[in-house]
Order: sequence, then structure tokens, then C-alpha cells
Amino acid sequence: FDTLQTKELSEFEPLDFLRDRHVRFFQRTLQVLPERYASLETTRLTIIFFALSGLDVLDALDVIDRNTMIEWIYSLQVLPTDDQSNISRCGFRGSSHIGIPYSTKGPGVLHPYDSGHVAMTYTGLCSLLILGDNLSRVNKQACLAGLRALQLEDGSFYAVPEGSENDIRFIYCAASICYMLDDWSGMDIQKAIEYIRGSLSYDNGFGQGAGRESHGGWTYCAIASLCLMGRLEEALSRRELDRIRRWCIMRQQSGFHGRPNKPVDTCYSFWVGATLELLDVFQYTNFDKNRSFILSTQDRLVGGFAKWPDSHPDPLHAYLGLCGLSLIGEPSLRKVHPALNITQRAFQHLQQLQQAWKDSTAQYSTHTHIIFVSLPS
Ligand SMILES: *[C@@H]1O[C@H](CO)[C@@H](O)[C@H](O)[C@H]1NC(C)=O
Ligand SMILES: *[C@@H]1O[C@H](CO)[C@@H](O)[C@H](O)[C@H]1NC(C)=O
Ligand SMILES: CC(=O)N[C@H]1CO[C@H](CO)[C@@H](O)[C@@H]1O
Ligand SMILES: CC(=O)N[C@H]1CO[C@H](CO)[C@@H](O)[C@@H]1O
Ligand SMILES: [Zn+2]
Repeated sequence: FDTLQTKELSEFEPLDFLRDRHVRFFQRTLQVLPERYASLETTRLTIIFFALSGLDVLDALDVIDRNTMIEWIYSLQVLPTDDQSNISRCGFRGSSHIGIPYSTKGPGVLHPYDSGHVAMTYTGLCSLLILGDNLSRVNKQACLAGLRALQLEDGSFYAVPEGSENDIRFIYCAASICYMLDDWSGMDIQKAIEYIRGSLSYDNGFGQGAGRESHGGWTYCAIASLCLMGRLEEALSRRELDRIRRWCIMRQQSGFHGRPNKPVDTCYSFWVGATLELLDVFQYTNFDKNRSFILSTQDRLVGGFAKWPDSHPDPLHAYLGLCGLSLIGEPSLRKVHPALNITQRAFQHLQQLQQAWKDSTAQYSTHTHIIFVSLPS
């Protein structure tokens, strides 16, 4: 018996996937966070997204009150004012921190510091889709006007109208928004592609911008954006794509790291793993090593995943660790859509909505013979 038990512990215990602990981890994330995360308050919507999408990947969305959550997310929509003077500031804000009164209906109120943030608009729309909302209360034209106002002459995007860093991350968020709203009038695609191409570094990964160091996160944003635009093979030659595949494959050590000579980190199992999946070569990586590394960062007491073994779990690494496990086919998890970073279930919901939008537009335009171009999926 002793031998059996020792054998069981050493062989199986470290690889246990503690589903219920993770469900509770994300439930707690939706309610309260430790003080060390106080500075994330302005981006609370992204934290909510990690938790909601994490629960979706775990197939555990039934533990939350969907309608309350949907209403709260709509209360973060920056709506146009009566005179539309702020339309280029629309989108979703990250939380209620600037003190705009709670409201889920328009018109919006004027406030000098109120505006959408491109990553909040992206995670807000994803969250609504995950919750099964049909986006009928999203002011699409205002979101798209807000987006257009964020694009710079070089093709990159700011996060907020006042200006901020501008790089491929925000191009990715903008591309996801256009893709979800099924309307690319929110960006100049050609300019965005030029910026992405310019960020391809000499060693065949992508940097934050031209001349910057290659990095797994930027490479994900670049490749996923081009996939969402349906322009991957047009923007990059076959030879370039092969070299990018090679750069990404070389990022696997046990788990993945984001840059040469850096330690492995849970989140790159998603950033690099999803890029490899989008480039059709994920199957050439070693899944077992990947899985073992991610599971070594699992917090066995409170649930969630951390960046490294023996460090604190946080919502981002918890979510991306789960996505990494889902990509390698962990049996109890839902599949993740690698480019949009939501589950295939939520993605199918989006496809149904878009089909309904097309059908209703077609009804109104039968006399004008509009030709609908199908989206890349
Ligand atoms: C995908 O999800 C992660 C975690 O939610 C988030 O940090 C990121 O903004 C999302 N988009 C990208 C670039 O993957
Ligand atoms: C969208 O959902 C709301 C309820 O959430 C419903 O009242 C409305 O009819 C739906 N709209 C469409 C176009 O399906
Ligand atoms: C009255 C007011 O604050 N309007 C603002 C709405 O947004 C536009 C675009 O940023 C500003 O120029 C206006 O001042
Ligand atoms: C759980 C899991 O993903 N297991 C996979 C590990 O990788 C091997 C191939 O490398 C697969 O056969 C397993 O299914
Ligand atoms: Zn990380």
C-alpha cells in the first residue's frame, strides 16, 4: 500500500488539474481582489474578462448572474451626447472610477476625462458575447468613430484619445473590435498592415514597433490581427511566414518564454501557442512538457495559475494558463478561438449574431443588390 501511494503521489499528483479550485478562483476575482491589484482598478473590465472567459473555458458560467453582469458592462459604455460632440471619444471605459453616474442608457454625459479605451472596448465586447448578449445595445457607429480617432498616421493605435503608447497591441484590439462588429470602417487596414510589417524584426519575431526587440506577445498581436483581417498571406510572404514559425517554435523550453534567454512563463503558452496554432504548426511542439510546466504554476490552495512556480496566481496568468491548456487539448476544457482569445462556444454565438445582422440588412436592401463578402473564420 505504501509503495502504491508513493507511486501515485509522485506520478499523478503533480499533474492533477484542479478544476473546482479554478472555478472558485475566478468567482472570487469577480468579487474582490487582494490589495496588491488596486492599481488595476482603471482597467477592471479586462480583469472581469479574464474571469468570465476563464469560467467559460472551464464550462462553469452557470455560477454567475449573467443579467447583472451584462447590465454592469453596458453601464461602462461611453455613449454619444445629444449633440454628438464627443463621438470620437466613444467605446467602453474600464470602470466607474471617474464617477460618471451609473446608467445603461443614452445619451451620454459630457465629462472632460471620460472616454473609451481600446482594450476595454475589446474586452467589453468579448465579455458581452461570452455572456450570450446579442450586442443590440452597443452603439456600433459610436464605437467605430471612437476607434477611427485613435489611429495614427503610421497605422498604429493609441489606447485613449489623449494619447498613450501606440503599438501593435492596440492594433490587435482594434482589429478584434472591427471583426466582432463586422465593420472595418473603424480602421485604415492598409496602414495598420504597414505598421505590422514594419515591426517584423531581423530575427523574424515582431517587436512593439519598428526596430524593437522581438517578443512573443507582440508576435501574437501581429499574426492574430492579420488573421482577423483575412490578410495574413497577402501581408507576409511564404518565406517570411516560415521564418516566423521557426522563431515561435524556438520559444519552447519546457513551457514557452517570450524572448530568447528569458525564463519560461505561463502566459506564453497562450501567446506563442496560439500564434503557432494560427500558423498551423502548433502540433510540432511538445505538449507534455508544456502541460507539465503550466500545471507546475497552478496554485493548489487557492486555484489560478502564476507566472512561475511558487509565485502568486493572478487573473491574467490564470486565464492564459487555462487557454494554454485548452490549446493542447486538456479534456475538461472548452476550445479557445486562437485569434479572438474567447472560447469557440462564444465565437459561434458571434457568428450567429453576424449572420442575423446580415440577414436583416439583406431584407432592407433587396432592391440595391448589395453583395456580401463572407468573413474569414
Ligand atoms: C487576450 O487575452 C489576454 C488575457 O485576457 C489579454 O491580456 C489580451 O489583451 C487579449 N488580447 C490579446 C492581445 O491576446
Ligand atoms: C437582443 O436581446 C434583447 C434582450 O436581451 C431582446 O430584447 C432583443 O429583442 C434582442 N434583439 C435581437 C435583434 O435579437
Ligand atoms: C463639450 C465637450 O467636452 N465636448 C468634447 C467632446 O469631445 C470632443 C472630441 O474629443 C472634444 O473636442 C469636445 O471638447
Ligand atoms: C493533455 C495533453 O495535452 N496531452 C497531450 C500531450 O501531448 C501528446 C503529444 O505530444 C498528446 O498525445 C497528448 O494528448
Ligand atoms: Zn506572463
